[in-house]
Amino acid sequence: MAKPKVLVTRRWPQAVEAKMAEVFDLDLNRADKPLTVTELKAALGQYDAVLPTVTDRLPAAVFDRAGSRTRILANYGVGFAHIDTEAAKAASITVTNTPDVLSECTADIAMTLMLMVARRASEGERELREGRWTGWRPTHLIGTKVSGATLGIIGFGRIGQAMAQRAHFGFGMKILVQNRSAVPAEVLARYNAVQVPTIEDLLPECDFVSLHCPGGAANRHLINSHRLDLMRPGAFLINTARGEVVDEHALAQALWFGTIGGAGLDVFEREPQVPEALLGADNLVLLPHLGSATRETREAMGFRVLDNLTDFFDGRQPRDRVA
Ligand code: 8YV
Repeated sequence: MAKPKVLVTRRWPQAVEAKMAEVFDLDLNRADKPLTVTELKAALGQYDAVLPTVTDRLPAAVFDRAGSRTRILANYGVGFAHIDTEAAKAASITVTNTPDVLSECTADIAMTLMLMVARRASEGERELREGRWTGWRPTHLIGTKVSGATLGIIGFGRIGQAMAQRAHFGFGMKILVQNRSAVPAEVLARYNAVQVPTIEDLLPECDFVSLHCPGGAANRHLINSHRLDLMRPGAFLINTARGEVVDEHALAQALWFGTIGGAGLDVFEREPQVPEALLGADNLVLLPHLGSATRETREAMGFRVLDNLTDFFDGRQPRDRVA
């Protein structure tokens, strides 16, 4: 039987591409640039499987029931808000993602941001590299203590829980949780965490707030100016989820006026664009979407895509089917 024809939309770690090429009739996007909607639409007519990632927008217009050859979209990444899953379903296309394998590294980056912004690490490094450091003094670059502080986690899935594990066991933090469904008592007990009903209940109680909910239309601007006002003065907001979850302009204002103490962002609403107003803020740490960017995790994500494709083409239910 002919091997399934598969398109990888961005370049992946070499070990995964090599394995994929053994199993499938594989095409790589050698230019490694995001594909346009028109290119993606054409790909759906040519390949049995398309393996998109966060830089590929797949709105309803990409899915053309009659002309589609693609039977599965195996997304490289856990977040899949860039795919219109309803339109995929209507076109009888299965969608999978890559959960679990990136939870630890994404939580590591959230911790990195939290520590960096609270301890003013970026500001300090900039000062030193620019030759502005005049030496130690008791009042120099005074930050905020992380250990023992209260952390609010919005979205208590795998990544939210990996964050709680680090914060509770590593830093003795008190954990508050807000999640759209009830978290089992034994899961909360693991981190001595308390679930509160609403975001409004959580924000005023926290020194740090870390976002771990999905992106997409339902959570667009979940953190808006009203909710930023509810945060403690001096509190910090961390976003490793999706850029659209935070109203960036409201955040820039909150940073400028000192409504909150600072923020750490790994994701942005219109990547790779970052609003000027954010670039100018000192009490803000900015990273270019590095959550899962380790060799181990990016390989594991690729092999997880491979597992899903193998399930699918062997006639089994793919292990990470999301639509
Ligand atoms: C990836 C991510 O870097 O998995 C996700 O949802 O945000 C990151 O792990 C990227 O999105 C790959 O698609």
